[in-house]
Amino acid sequence: MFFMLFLPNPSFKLGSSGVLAYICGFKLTGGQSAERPIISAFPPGSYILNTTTRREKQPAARPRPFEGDNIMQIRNIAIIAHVDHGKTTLVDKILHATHVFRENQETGELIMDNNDLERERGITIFSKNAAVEYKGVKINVIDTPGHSDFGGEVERVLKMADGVLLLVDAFEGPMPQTRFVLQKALQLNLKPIVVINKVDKPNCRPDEVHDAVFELFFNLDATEEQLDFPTFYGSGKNGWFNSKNEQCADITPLLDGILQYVPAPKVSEGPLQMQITSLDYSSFLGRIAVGKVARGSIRESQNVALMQADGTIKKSKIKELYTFMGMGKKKAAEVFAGDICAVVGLEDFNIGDTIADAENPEALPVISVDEPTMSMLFGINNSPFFGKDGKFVTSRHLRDRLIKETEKNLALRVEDTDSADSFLVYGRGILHLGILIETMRREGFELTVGQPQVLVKEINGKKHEPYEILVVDVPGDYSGKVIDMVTQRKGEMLVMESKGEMQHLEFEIPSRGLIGLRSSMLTNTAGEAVMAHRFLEYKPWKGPIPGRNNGVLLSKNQDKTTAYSIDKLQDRGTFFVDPGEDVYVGQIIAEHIKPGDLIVNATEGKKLTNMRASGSDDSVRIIPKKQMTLEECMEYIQHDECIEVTPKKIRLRKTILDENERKRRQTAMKAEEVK
Ligand SMILES: Nc1nc2c(ncn2[C@@H]2O[C@H](COP(=O)(O)OP(=O)(O)OP(=O)(O)O)[C@@H](O)[C@H]2O)c(=O)[nH]1
Ligand SMILES: [Mg+2]
Repeated sequence: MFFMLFLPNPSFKLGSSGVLAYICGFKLTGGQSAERPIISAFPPGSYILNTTTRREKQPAARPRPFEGDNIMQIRNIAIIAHVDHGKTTLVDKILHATHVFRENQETGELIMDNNDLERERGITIFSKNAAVEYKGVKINVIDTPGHSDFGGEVERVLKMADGVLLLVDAFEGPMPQTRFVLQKALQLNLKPIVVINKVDKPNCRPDEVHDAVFELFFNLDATEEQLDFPTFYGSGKNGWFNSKNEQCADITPLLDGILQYVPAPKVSEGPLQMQITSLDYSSFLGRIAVGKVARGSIRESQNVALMQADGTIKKSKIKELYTFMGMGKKKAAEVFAGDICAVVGLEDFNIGDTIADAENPEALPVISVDEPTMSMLFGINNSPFFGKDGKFVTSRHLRDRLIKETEKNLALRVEDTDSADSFLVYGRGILHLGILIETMRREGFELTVGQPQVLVKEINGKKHEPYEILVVDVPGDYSGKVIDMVTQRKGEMLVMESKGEMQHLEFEIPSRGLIGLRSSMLTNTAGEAVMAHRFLEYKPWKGPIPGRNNGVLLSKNQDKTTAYSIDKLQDRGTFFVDPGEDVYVGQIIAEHIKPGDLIVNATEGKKLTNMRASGSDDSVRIIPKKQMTLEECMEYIQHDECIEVTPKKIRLRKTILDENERKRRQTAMKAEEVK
């Protein structure tokens, strides 16, 4: 391992004088060569071996063309798939197979999902780099998120890869996000390797899935060469992949496949060019720029030009450089074209900027940033319980935090509104915005968020809204219910076919119709439905879509709820609060079993403390409250409702808490509609 860290590839030794000369020549053009001693004083490769050597002491030499021999020894691959098809599990296996960890080291599962929210949810939110050594070759591995809200991030990080492992679940087959990520990979002309994963699953159909993948390639206009993709079968969970569907001992056939099929990085000749494709943070080092060196080489202490999307060019200096190694990073003095690296010391950079040679700055094409599809109103917490839990509660705190987020969260946009206390935040979907809110709440923020709205566009003078393709796999018995539910929300069925014991349904549906669909779909199919959706295009407005059927029960008082009154009200609705919880006027405490809202007294009678006095307590008869996640709450609320989010609590409430005021507003709004 040690050998590899410092000498990423043995061929540095062989032909590296050319490499060195090239670098030095490159420096010459930078006008700093005078300080450097002659080249023969340094054995080839020493600049890598001794990372503490200052570059200024490096040898000078005549510029020589880059021989590119070291490039052969790197492979850059991204692992792409639909959500949950097993990307992170495969990365675990790659890390283990290449001995990144000690034999007896306890590592757990889904090692790359190291963020708290990722661990809790078991999903990948941020793409991450790792690197391993296999048969003397450095393989940079990029794990990507599978959820469609983060599709834009996948698209960006694909720019660092030369090949992709496209994972497809051997039972589910290609899903909407499989199509999206494959399309992006094919457009970038990356070499695809198809991995049919999870063949250990009962009822899986690897051969059918292989055919479906081929068809998908074909539909995406893959070239002859791309259609000729190699396929591996196996099970990430059981730790094997083979070129045929026969269990083998480990994942070496797949690792060999990566070396065989993924090309070495293509590099062009010329001075430094590196596009920043993702960001990393360190509490010690601050913001770190990550990208692939496309041309030339990048060195510690080098003066560079930072070329931004708007055409400005800033002078900057590289403080420190790191390459990826195992799960972490390794300091490097110099990184050559073809390798992926992390750069410390740049100020005010953005994703998409090009780090270029200071003397001959040439920018790489600008990376397009995905348009937001959804907006939500973020405001300060103005409930009666304001400031009880949080550290950051003012509009100033909120604004600064949101603006800071836009620096790294590219698909996010923040706009001021007429009110100084609220901001319009645009994002890529419920999960994208939900993750932001959840992160802020853990940092100690209190805020109020409103109902998510899809972004409507005016095209040729007509109102257009986003449409999505919705795919639902559900046991046959429930398919009628699903079709019913989706058509009510203005969805149109495109495909219906059997897939094993399941029905496979595809719809086209306005994005508005998807909000809140997941929870009712799960309730109506006994949790059996698997659904996924993907943005299709903007199409004309489809008219009103019915919202939530049921009304809510609102608290009449501000006090602690009692078991006594909740018990009396239980047959009116499903409660979101337990006995003994503090509630306020206008807070939503339950879902009404019927349409229409009801104001109820849930704080009457004998008060309970958190301690239960005896087994004969009233609370014994109380059904536990319905717990909703933040995203479920976001999908649940209607236009006149909002969510109070604090570090300790998530409460649903009416935006206007006072009943009379609410009624006045409603009448005024109706009058305006009539006009
Ligand atoms: N049966 C079976 N389950 C697997 C296999 N590989 C992964 N899983 C399971 O599938 C689930 C999702 O795995 P992940 O590796 O997190 O999937 P992912 O593609 O990284 O998911 P996202 O990052 O959220 O898109 C986990 O519960 C894994 O244990 C496999 O080969 N067979
Ligand atoms: Mg993952």
